[in-house]
Formats: sequence, C-alpha cells, structure tokens
Amino acid sequence: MTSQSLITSNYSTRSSLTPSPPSSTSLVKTGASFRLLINHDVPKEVSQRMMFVIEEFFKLSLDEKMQFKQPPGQVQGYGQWFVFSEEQKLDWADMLFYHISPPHFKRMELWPSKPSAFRDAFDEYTTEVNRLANCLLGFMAKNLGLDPSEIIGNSENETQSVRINCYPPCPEAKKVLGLSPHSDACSLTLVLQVNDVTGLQIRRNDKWLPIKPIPGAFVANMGDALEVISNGKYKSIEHRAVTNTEKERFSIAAFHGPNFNATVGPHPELVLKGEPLYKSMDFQSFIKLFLASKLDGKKFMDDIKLNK
Ligand SMILES: O=C(O)CCC(=O)C(=O)O
Repeated sequence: MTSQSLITSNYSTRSSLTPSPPSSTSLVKTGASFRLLINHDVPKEVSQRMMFVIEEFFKLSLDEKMQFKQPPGQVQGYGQWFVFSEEQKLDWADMLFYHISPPHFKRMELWPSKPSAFRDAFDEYTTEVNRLANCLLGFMAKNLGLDPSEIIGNSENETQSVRINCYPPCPEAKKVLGLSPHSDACSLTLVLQVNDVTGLQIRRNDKWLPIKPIPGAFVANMGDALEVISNGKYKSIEHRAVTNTEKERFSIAAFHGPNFNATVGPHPELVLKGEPLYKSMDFQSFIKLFLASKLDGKKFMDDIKLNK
C-alpha cells in the first residue's frame, strides 16, 4: 500500500450543526488507523503563518532559543522529548512542547516571543486544529454508535498538547532516529508536515512506509485512547521519524485526548456482546503508564491488554 491510497478528501468540518461526514473511503468508516486529510477547512493562511514562525524560531541562535527552555523536570518549552537517563541515545530532534488544554496547564510564558508573531500564530493554529480534531472525533463516535460527547467530552478540560519538531540534518542519518517508534497516547493526533522533506514513516505489515508531505494536508493518526475506548475497532498507528543527511525537517503534532479525570476504557456499549479487550483507568494514569514505556513501539498497548 502506498501513502497515496490512504488519502481522504472532501471534509467539510466547519459547520458544527450539520457536519458532512467524510466519504466512504474515510478514516471514519474503515476504522483505518491513519489518514491524510486534504480539503479540510483549516484556513491555509493559519497553517502558513504557523509554518513561517516555526522556521523563524529555529533559525534563532541557541542562546535566544534557550530563553524558552524547559524548566528543570518539566516538559513544556524548548528542549528534547523523552529524556529519561544520562546514558540513553537521544532522538535527533529539538522540539517545542506545550499543553494548550486544560487551560490551567497552559504556560504561555514559555511560548516563544520571537519571532513576534509566534504567540498569535500558535494560538490561532491550535484553536483551528482543535476544532477539526473534535469534528473528526465526533464523526468517529457516531460511526461507533456513540454520542460524540462520549469521546470528545463536553468540558473545556479535554486535553490538547502540541509538539513542534525540528529534525536537523544528520551526516550519519542511518545511525539515528528523529523520533523513536511509538503510537500516541491520545485519541487523535493531527500532524502537519511543515516543509517538503520526507521523514515520517508508519508501520504497516512490519514494514516502514514513508509518508510524503502534501502541502497543507494533515496526517490524522489514531491514538491509543481511541483504540481502548472503541474496544479495538479503531487501532492506533505505530510511527517514527527518520532524519535526512542534508535537509532540516519540521513538523507539528497536535494531540487530542480526553480530560485527565475521564475514564479511558472500552465503552460499555461496545462490549455488550463481546469481551473488553483492555484495562480501564483514568486518563492521567494512562499517560503515566504510557510515559513509563519509553517510546517502545506499541508495548504500552500490549501491557494494558486483558486476556493476553
Ligand atoms: O515528525 C513527524 O512527522 C511526526 C511527529 C510525531 O508523530 C510526533 O511528534 O509524535
């Protein structure tokens, strides 16, 4: 299968009253774990402004970038992802990571103030992407026969976090990974590949399949929480990022999940005639277990399976 055959189109997600579900080949009906979204209605200018400020930020000197560094022991700000020991081989990437929602987790003082347009562009981008994600999750809930609020929730405390990745060129690209293989803990991730450099790969039938960037398209990745809630009907996708010997690459991954206190477990209506396939726990504990599995493919999902 090539990435072209995974393309989904013709989304109309702006009207929350009468959203048009995607076509029959879509992620919603097939339960596919990965899709490319083109023709979505996040305004092109919003993505373009965001892409511009990202490239400008990463051009700054290290001293300037370090003004927004992750405070000790924390993950928000400029730095690296998944540093859990002094000895580990780090992924070949710099990142900016932020919690956008719930609002009391937001640390706007760690958002870059250079370039000066960064904060407005980021605010606007995360709002638009959140709207798109909620709309898609609503379609998926309906496809499962559930009320959208069962998956999206209905408070302002649903989680949204965003990782902005910068993968510098690496002369020994084959010896390092930009991002180690993993699936995302959330329900739905929307990734924007910012520049025209291929690096994202998804795992299909034990092979790594490159996902070529399509300008303006979002890569929609199902996450682990959705796999659990849907009792396996939707499957989370294992993915990784490789580096390039000559070119720098940028991407933005926006993660959308339940509120931290919500229970993540197979939805009772989806286990009526079968067995629950996964353990249930609150989303905060779910994330803690996920982080403890240290980006090791889908090991975390194996750990929470029942009747292994
Ligand atoms: O760099 C990419 O394209 C993928 C990013 C991603 O999946 C992530 O940050 O979790």
